[in-house]
Amino acid sequence: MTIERTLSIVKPDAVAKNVIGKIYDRFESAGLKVVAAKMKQLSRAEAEGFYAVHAARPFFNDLVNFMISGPVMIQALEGEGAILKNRDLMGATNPKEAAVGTIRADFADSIDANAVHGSDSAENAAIEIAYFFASSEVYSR
Ligand code: RTP
Ligand code: MG
Repeated sequence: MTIERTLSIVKPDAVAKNVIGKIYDRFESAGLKVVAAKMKQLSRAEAEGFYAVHAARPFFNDLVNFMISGPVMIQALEGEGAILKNRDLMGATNPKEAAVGTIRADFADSIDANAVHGSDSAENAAIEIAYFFASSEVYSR
């Protein structure tokens, strides 16, 4: 395994539920380190740009409206196999299908309000980290 970085977002539903710390505990307990972090209210343009790959999908408007419905907590996570490890911790996109003990099974309410985002590939992780953080804001450790 190699040390990777991935982009994680605690979405507005989980921020509103006051479970940022509980979600961070999942990352840290699994050996992932928070190497960059910021809370941010995304603009519509920022959310549309972030999810541009989904622009043609029928759920795009709902997704963007949800992502700007309140502040999000954005972090870069670093560790062995961080991209897949974070996806495993998150669980399936639809919380009804998410495995027991995953973040989405425990904290998500619906396929829209599904608590967390995580990069799905090394290529997208690099793009997504650069979307929100200057390299000087990422503290590899
Ligand atoms: P994310 O990008 O947020 O980490 O989620 P994901 O990889 O598990 O799912 P993805 O396919 O990338 O979809 C992005 C977000 O769009 C919403 N979605 N809705 N109604 C639907 O069929 C549907 N499919 C996806 C979800 O909120 C998902 O997190
Ligand atoms: Mg995705």
